[in-house]
Parts: sequence; structure tokens; C-alpha cells
Amino acid sequence: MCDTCGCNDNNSGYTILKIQDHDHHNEDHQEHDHNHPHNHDHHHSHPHPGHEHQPEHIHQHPESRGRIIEIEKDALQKNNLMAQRNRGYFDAKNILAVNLVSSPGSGKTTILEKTILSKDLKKKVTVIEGDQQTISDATRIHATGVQVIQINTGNGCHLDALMVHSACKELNPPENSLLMIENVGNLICPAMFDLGESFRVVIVSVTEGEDKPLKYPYMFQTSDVCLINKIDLLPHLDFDLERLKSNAARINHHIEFIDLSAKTGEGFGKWTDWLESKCC
Ligand SMILES: Nc1nc2c(ncn2[C@@H]2O[C@H](COP(=O)(O)OP(=O)(O)O)[C@@H](O)[C@H]2O)c(=O)[nH]1
Ligand SMILES: [Mg+2]
Repeated sequence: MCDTCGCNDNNSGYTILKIQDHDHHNEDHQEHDHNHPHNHDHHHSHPHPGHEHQPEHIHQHPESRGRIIEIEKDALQKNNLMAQRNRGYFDAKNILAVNLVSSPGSGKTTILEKTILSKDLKKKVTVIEGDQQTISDATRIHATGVQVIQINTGNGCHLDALMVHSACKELNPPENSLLMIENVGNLICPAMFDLGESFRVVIVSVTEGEDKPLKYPYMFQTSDVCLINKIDLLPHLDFDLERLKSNAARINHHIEFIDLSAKTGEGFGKWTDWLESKCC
């Protein structure tokens, strides 16, 4: 977990936003503020908690380092407990929950739009969107006709299990359905936070270079599938698809690869087949 960006403040002020059917005037209405009561004052008085403590970190006493690691362990432990609750909820309702992670712009929302509109997918789909600010991705998803909740994480650079738990209360995904979660665009911190998902899918686009699995290993280590997106651009790039795959396989030899283009639809059937195969 990152010491400097504030992400170890597990319940940083975030907002759950619900896009309502046939009522576009209310799209940016804040329905619930799920600030954790214990942290409420803290977050309002210290908008950048991580940065504020940076000087302390420069001259770290061994004991203070130990304390920081303890706090990190506590935050992750708390998150893991909530993730287990989410997993139980998903199992009980037979919901396949898929956590989409990637750097910004690799095509998560475009892949989601195309997935929802695919005729190959038989399950009902609901979506949780995560971004620091704006409802623009939720608006794009809402236009496809499915139920969607936007989480704005504010200072936070990842979704956590409590946010997903709160969003599910609003969304109420139906039994036997597929819940797609678009995480905040970031290859680092989302890797550390289990949401209780059934599968984690990392998306990397061919414009990002072959070295990303080596530079951001945790994300690839903790993912089940790697979608390699924007393959329509390959003729214009100096990108070695096989090198990307061998780099990712060095980190995680169980990871499955699917090459696709959300723009042209090439390879998309393999992705929807994979999803269908996991839905029971
Ligand atoms: N050429 C090409 N562009 C794509 C593809 N998928 C997404 N894009 C473009 O990449 C940009 C970022 O996509 P978006 O889905 O918003 O990425 P996100 O930030 O990961 O959700 C947009 O301009 C998309 O049109 C693809 O397969 N091929
Ligand atoms: Mg997006």
C-alpha cells in the first residue's frame, strides 16, 4: 500500500451517486455521503492526509516505520473482512462480480459498453463505476440501458470493499446476474484492495508498452485474466505482443490472455465467451 498518496486512509471521503432512469436532471444529485463516522472530522480537516505526514517519513525512526506498517496491515485487514462479506453476498445471490483494473485510458469503459451491448451475453448486467471525480463513465453506461452506480473516490486512488458494499445497497444487483466493477484508473493501489470480486481482469492497451507487467507486478500477479486492448492499432506501433505476454507470464504464469479491440470488435467473442463460461 502506498505511503504517500493518502490511500492507506481506508475510508477517505467518497460519494455514491445513482443515475436514475428517466430523470436526467438528478444525475449529479448526491444521494448518500458514506464518510465513515470515525474518520469524518479527520477527512474534512485534513484533505491530503498522506502528504501531510510526508516529512515524518523522510527521517523515519525504525519504530515509526513499524507503526506505519501496522496501520497498513490494519487497513488491509479491515478491507479483507469487508471483502469476505461482499463475497458471501455475491455467492448467496449467485452474482459473478468482475473487477476491471487498468491504467487510465486503456479502454475499460469502452469494453464495458461493448460487453453490455453484446448479444452473446445472456446474463443481466449491472455496473459500479469508480473514478476520483465526475459521473461521465456512469452516464456512458446508463446510455446502454443498464443500472449503474458511480463512486467518486475524492482523494482515493482505488475502490475498496466498503465502497462496493455501500454501492451494492443502492444498486441491489439481481440474483444470477453479472456485476461489472470499473476500478479507478491506476495500476498500483487497486491491486492491494480485494473487493470480494469473483475475478480480477487487468486491461492493458498496446499503446502502453510491453514492460508494464514488470513495472507494476502486483496488478498482474493478482489478476486472473489480461485483456490486451486496441489491437487495431498494432500496424501503427512498434509493440511486441508476445513480449508483453511473456513479461506478464513471468509475474503470474496462471494469467489468461485475450487480445481484442473494443473499437473493431476483433477478438471480442473470446472475452464474452470467457464471461459466459464463468456465469453459472
Ligand atoms: N483505437 C482504439 N481505441 C480505443 C479502443 N478502446 C478504447 N479506445 C479509446 O481509448 C480512449 C479511452 O477509452 P476509455 O474506455 O474511456 O478508457 P478507460 O479510461 O480505461 O475507461 C477512448 O478515446 C476510446 O475511444 C480500441 O480498441 N481501439
Ligand atoms: Mg473509464
